[in-house]
Amino acid sequence: MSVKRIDVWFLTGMNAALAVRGMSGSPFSRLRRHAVAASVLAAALMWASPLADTAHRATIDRALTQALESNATNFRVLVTAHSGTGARLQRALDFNPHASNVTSPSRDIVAAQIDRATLLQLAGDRAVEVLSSDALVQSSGVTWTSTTPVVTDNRLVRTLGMDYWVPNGKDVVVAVIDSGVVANSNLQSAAKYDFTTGKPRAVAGGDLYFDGYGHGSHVASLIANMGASSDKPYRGVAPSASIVALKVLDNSGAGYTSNVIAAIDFCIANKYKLKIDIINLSLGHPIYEPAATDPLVQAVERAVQAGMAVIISAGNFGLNPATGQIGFGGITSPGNAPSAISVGSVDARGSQTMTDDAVAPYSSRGPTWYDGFAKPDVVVNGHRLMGITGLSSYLSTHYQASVIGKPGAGHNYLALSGTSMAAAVTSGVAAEVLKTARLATGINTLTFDGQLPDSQQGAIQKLCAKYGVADCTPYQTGLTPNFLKAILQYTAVPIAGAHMLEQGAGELNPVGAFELAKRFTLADIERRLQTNDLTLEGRLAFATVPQTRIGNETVNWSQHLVWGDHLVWGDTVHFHDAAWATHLVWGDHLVWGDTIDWSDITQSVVWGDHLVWGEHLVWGDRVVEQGNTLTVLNGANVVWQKISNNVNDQHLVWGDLKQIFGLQPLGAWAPGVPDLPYGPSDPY
Ligand SMILES: [Ca+2]
Repeated sequence: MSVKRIDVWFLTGMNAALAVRGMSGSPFSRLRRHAVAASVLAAALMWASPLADTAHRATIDRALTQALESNATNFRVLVTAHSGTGARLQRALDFNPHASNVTSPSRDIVAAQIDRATLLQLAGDRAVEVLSSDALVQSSGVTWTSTTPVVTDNRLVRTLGMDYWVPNGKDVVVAVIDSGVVANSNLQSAAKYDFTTGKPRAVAGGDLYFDGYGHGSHVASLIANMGASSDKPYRGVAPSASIVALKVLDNSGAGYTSNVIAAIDFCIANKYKLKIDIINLSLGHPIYEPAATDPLVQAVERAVQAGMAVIISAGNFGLNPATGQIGFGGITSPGNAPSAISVGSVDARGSQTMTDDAVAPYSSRGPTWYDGFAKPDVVVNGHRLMGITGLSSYLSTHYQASVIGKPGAGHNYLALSGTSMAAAVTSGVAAEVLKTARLATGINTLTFDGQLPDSQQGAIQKLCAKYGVADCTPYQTGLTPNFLKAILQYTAVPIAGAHMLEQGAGELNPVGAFELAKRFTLADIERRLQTNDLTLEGRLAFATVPQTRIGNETVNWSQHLVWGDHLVWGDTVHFHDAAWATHLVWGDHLVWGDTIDWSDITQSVVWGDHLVWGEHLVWGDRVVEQGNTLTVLNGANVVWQKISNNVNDQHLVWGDLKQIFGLQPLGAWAPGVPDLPYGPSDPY
């Protein structure tokens, strides 16, 4: 089934001049002519060759396009160069008097601060493929201003149904790319690096101030807080996992995309040295271009292909703070990375029962801009969670009402909500899943690499030969990032009434995921081959029903996956499947070939009442249609305009996100977030 695209053009009152590519007389086309003229000049200057391509024009993302149109004079850019030309480009910019802060966060990507003429020159340079804004990323955690007292008992573990689970995440390493992590006896940090200057700098493990903002420590705490003595109520999901702290956000919680990319590539380069299994990214910026050209998204895809699971906050742009309306299309970059595990936030109301759980209003909804990917992938409790933060961190000192001080222990506990927290909880769950698979196989080095060690390959080959399996390749792979994602989605529990674009496959069900990970053994492979049951839950082999007992309730697994723009479900999802291979991009349509027998039970994502897919994207439910124009009655004069049925290479254009969502520092729009009841009558 083909992808349906939204063919709309988003215009705001402020921004009504912004027009489609090629539209006659528009600023864009003027800009384009300008750029073409500049490119002719640039080509003549830089490529004195008969082969000079005077028609070349690099793709420019929306943020830079708008900056050019608003006559900005200075730009922070990320230049994606043609393969192999990045070093030359970097040297050229190093010597350019109109360029400063020139760095190369990744091979063939150069970051720099440049003037307008240089930007236009680069746009015409044949070596340049994409010009992106080196956008500010922000952490995805919010405080709230409610007078409701903070909870002193962290109910996280119970709301996850993990109260009887003995944590075993030892030796699993999670890289937290955030604002740093404070030195603390409750957090095992394997290594710390500072990327805020553009280049990695190793930081002493005992640095008490290596998180001036306080967000990264909170994220690390939800993942791995050991919860010793008086900190017990606040223990993290995987208390024996180790943290590698990579600081990219400054003391106000913001940082440059280029530094995030540098940190991701550092993880790829040092994966074996630092034993990194999982990368947690509780940050993002608005989506400014398709995933295929977004350099931050591409960095995430590289990391997944290198065998690391990348878990990312979906964003906190689910609610229009001006109107209190839920809105769709608020996923941030790099949460739109197809192979990432993108996580939305649930308000679990502090209770273990899942029947009262709801997707938090602020949690970003899908689909993703430009590509129309269905995101988030899963949701989990990320609401009002207590985590460690430094005594003098920005968040500690500015949100004292949300703080429980532990000066004797050298830190504070801070209550934060957001998809940042939900991503952190998911990273903790992923660490436990990986360790469970390691214990099941008896191989403590099993990673998300995709290859079981040599010691098992011979045995697997023998099994394949015994049962006449011609292609043994799928059985030789271990727990890949794609497989982890499939396990998390397949065992997730859908929240009644929540749209798939709000919750993905559903709410994380850690115990169900552990049950599947336990099956990761040679004996299990043999049993599956024997019974010809290769399904993910191994129903025949184990008489397993796809359910999990949580507290007093039995919950049903979703048994479906969100695959690109398709919803896939059924009980015949293969345990060892080509789709879980490390090199494959999640959602890639090419994967579903003849070998997959569940392609016939897939369907396009069905859009619910709030969304009309195909022609218009509808914001909230108070929309009137006038001819080709949709006007949203939210008082902000937001207008959706359908331009035409023409399909161009950028199917969606996002308006002024700041105007819609009030992109402001953390906490600034918290008053607009309804303070949901916390379930005071609940025994937990
Ligand atoms: Ca609940």
